[in-house]
Amino acid sequence: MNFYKKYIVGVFFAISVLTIGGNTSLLWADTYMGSADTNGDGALEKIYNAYNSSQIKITKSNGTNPRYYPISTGQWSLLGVGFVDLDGNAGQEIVINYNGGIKVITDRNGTSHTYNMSGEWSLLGVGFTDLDGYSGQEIVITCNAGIKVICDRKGTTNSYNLAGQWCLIGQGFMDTNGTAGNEIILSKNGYIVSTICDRTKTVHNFNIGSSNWNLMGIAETDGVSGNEIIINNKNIAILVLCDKINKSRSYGLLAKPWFLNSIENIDGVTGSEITYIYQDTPGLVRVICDRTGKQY
Ligand SMILES: [Ca+2]
Ligand SMILES: [Ca+2]
Ligand SMILES: [Ca+2]
Ligand SMILES: [Ca+2]
Repeated sequence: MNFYKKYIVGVFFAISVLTIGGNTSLLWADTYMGSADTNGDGALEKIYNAYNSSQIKITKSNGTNPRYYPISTGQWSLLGVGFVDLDGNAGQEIVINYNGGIKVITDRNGTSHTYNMSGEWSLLGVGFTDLDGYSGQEIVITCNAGIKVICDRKGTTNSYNLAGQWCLIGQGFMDTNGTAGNEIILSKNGYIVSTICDRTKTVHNFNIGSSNWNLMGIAETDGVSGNEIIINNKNIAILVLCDKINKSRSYGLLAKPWFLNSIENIDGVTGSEITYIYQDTPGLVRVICDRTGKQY
């Protein structure tokens, strides 16, 4: 009984009939989507899906000063986390996946604009990260078997075609070359590790030579800015891929079982050491100091 009472009351609250501009319209109640500082004044706004999904409504947190941004009819949703600073100016942009494209609302300026997308596409990994070293997150998308990077600050799109099988590895986006901005880190066709520096549109390929490898970690190991990519190569060597100089360093191991102990700074000098232990000498920690190129 109570359920039906609540249900009926809920429906009455949810639907109301309003007269707008002389026309009678059926109006769904606004659906709260979240809070973010969208106009850059340092205070949170509230963001709503309004008018039966045809508008986004933004108000001050106390509900005053509503602004409306139309969205075309049809399915839409926030893209990823949805509220992200894209342009480096104060205020989070609202990022929407709609009608096969991306719509960005810049409430600070009271404007919105779209990026048309064709075919199947989706965010790559977390999808928002700073790639060019200038404030504001870039939008990273996988589509047409490649990667697209949208820099909303400049309004540009960079495309990277990738043939064959590929996937992000590790955290996917990290600084590997020591210049501001993250690189995109991926493996291709099982035997290549690649970094894409969107800032310079440079791709580095490290050919591991076989698919018998696995990622041990991505960390700063040589004391020079930029994270190294650390690979277990066939269990007989540890490869350190240094994107900054586009070279790899190989540390040979004995052909017997071992396991990674840690990747951490143990000597107090900049850069992490890689430590491992042979199973037959469990009390003995072996150390690779990539900064000096020495093992002990
Ligand atoms: Ca912004
Ligand atoms: Ca950026
Ligand atoms: Ca970088
Ligand atoms: Ca380094």
